[in-house]
Amino acid sequence: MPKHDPSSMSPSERGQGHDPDPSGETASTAPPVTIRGFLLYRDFLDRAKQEAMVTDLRAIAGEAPFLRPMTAWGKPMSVQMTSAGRLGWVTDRRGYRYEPRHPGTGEAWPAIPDSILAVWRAVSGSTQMPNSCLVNFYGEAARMGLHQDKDEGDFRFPVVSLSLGDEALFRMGGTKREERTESVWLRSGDVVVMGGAARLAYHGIDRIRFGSSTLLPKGGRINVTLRCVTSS
Ligand SMILES: O=C(O)CCC(=O)C(=O)O
Repeated sequence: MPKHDPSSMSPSERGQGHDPDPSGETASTAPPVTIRGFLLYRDFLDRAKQEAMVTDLRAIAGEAPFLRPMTAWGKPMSVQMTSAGRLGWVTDRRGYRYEPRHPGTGEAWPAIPDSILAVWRAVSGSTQMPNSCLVNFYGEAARMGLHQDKDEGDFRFPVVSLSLGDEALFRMGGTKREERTESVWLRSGDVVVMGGAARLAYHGIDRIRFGSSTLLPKGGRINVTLRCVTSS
């Protein structure tokens, strides 16, 4: 069992020209802040919605357990991952790709919960619904190196990313690795949209502030990333 076992998680400045939450299913209606083309919706989910989402994520982890994936170079990632939706992102010695089944159980991934799809509807500006929902768990020392999301086969649709639990230092760059970067601390309930010029922008998590949130009783951070992936 990992030190901070994700399966034991307990419930415990827009301007894009449309209402971020016409359904009222999410919390904040404040416009996002734009940083280098990334749209940051601060406090998008209130505490009750965050707790409900954690309950939904526990159910996903019950069916599709978190794994610590191996990179193509044979190094285990510091983040633990699982997925929901038709296609889940996986990595192993064969490299990065999307697969219709959990690599451990061999079962299809669970469906993406409505609580998460509601966020996509509110902020993506897209009528296309996501078919992939990556769930990343960050324990105390976990991080995610600067990378581009480019395994999806179609970059017309944005990537929508939600933060739950401990604060995380999110680094944002441009479409070239060597470009200048800017960082912001993401808090529980924040939502980031990477679309348009930012769709292929480099980004990563330098570190988390372990224990900074009370959402997950044992600490840590969950990131949920929604994407539209072309079937291969
Ligand atoms: O944890 C985050 O906020 C970012 C996750 C991410 O960049 C990814 O899964 O590709």
